[in-house]
Amino acid sequence: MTLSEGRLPPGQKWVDKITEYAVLGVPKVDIGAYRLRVRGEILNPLEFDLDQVKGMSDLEMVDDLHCVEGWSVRGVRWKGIPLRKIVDLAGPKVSATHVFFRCLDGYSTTIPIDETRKGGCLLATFMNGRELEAELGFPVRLVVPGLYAWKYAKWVSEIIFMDHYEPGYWERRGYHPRGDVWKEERRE
Ligand SMILES: Nc1nc2c(c(=O)[nH]1)N[C@H]1C(S)=C(S)[C@@H](COP(=O)(O)O)O[C@H]1N2
Ligand SMILES: [Mo]
Repeated sequence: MTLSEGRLPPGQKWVDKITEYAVLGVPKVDIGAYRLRVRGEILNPLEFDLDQVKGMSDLEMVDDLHCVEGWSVRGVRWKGIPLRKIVDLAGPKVSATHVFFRCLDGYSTTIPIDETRKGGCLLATFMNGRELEAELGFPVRLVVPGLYAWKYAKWVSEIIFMDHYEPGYWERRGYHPRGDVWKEERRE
């Protein structure tokens, strides 16, 4: 077994390139008007413009990317804001159990709050050494190691802490609340 086979989750196949998905189309981003807003079950509501988002992007990591449709891409290089940093600034109330992500294209997804404490969990602004391209989620996309890529919300504009599980776009269509690739949490 090669090294990369050992790190392939069950039911997945390695491919060379990612397939770009934009189920609701690629949104136009007004760079000047763009704000990343953080609200919900937190003590400190937050708002960042694009310069602030870039200025906080100091975490780099490399991870494989796994799409629930069965393809995986090795070694994608990400750089962005550690999500833990946002969580610490926001100060979640004890009632917060889930984090819901709203995107400029109308897409949404959600993760249990414990996922945000994973070391490599970040709001990425760079992919493979380059600022995110429009199709890949500019200016900010979510990256959560160990979860399927439908959780990697592109074009994120709002991060909402919730006291309950609220399904996002694919979760409403039967996809799993967490989506752990090693447990094959594809559908509920
Ligand atoms: N806003 C938004 N984010 C999204 C999607 C989408 O349609 N809209 N598709 C998701 C799905 S299903 C996958 S597999 C990944 C694909 O990421 P890629 O386009 O960088 O390959 O983005 C995820 N993030
Ligand atoms: Mo996907």
